[in-house]
Amino acid sequence: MKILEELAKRQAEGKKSIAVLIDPDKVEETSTLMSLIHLANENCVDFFFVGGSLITTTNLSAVVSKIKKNTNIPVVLFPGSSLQLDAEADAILFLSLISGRNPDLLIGQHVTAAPILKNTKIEVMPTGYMLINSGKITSVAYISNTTPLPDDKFSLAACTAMAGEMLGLKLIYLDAGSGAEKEISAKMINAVRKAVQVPLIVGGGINNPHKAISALEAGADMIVIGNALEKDPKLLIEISDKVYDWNRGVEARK
Ligand code: 1GP
Repeated sequence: MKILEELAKRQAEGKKSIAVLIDPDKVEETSTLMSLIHLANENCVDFFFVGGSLITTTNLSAVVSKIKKNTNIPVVLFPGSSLQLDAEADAILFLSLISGRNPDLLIGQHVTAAPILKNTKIEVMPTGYMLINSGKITSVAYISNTTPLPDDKFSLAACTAMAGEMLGLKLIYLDAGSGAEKEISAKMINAVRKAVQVPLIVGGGINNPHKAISALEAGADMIVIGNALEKDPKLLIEISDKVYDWNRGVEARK
């Protein structure tokens, strides 16, 4: 089953997903990557996201390949630019940065990437990518040359997501930015959740089980954890347990 279909099915059932974000620059040590893969295998992780707003190494292909060799967990590219493509990946978040007004990230990079993707088996997942202000300027806000949506403008965010869905985007990703000081608030997630039908991905600054569960309760279908695992990989056990318990609860109520 394609990932988009799987996500729609899970959403219909009320089930949640967890993705581990790997920044290829941060796992130059093979042992760091291998221990994350083992942890993910043991803890019901649903997806690996691979990418970063700025990658300064040539490590991306090696990382994708290492994950593919050591787990069946699908690898989803989460690219900062059209340079971050790899044919071995299972899928790509084909991101349109709809919270910003930078034409290159709304359509430009896509034109460059499209002919390459067309010749691969990668599942292309059109995604409305929305940056939400989280305090200080994040790498993704700076590199993308866009202004994140203010974190108290719920209606602005809801209308942005709505427009993205009307344009045909199949996922909405609310991102506070990697290592964000403030995760996206439950009120913001809830406002966007009510505005669209498509699956909702939420990430940025989720660094404890409480924040994870709060995002899920507010309406996130998938949470993404990256930065916090660089400091404490074992956090994945606690957070993925919450997602597992949630999904078991859904099964039990059937
Ligand atoms: C960033 O949403 C992802 O784009 C994950 O954020 O690295 O803060 O977990 P963290």
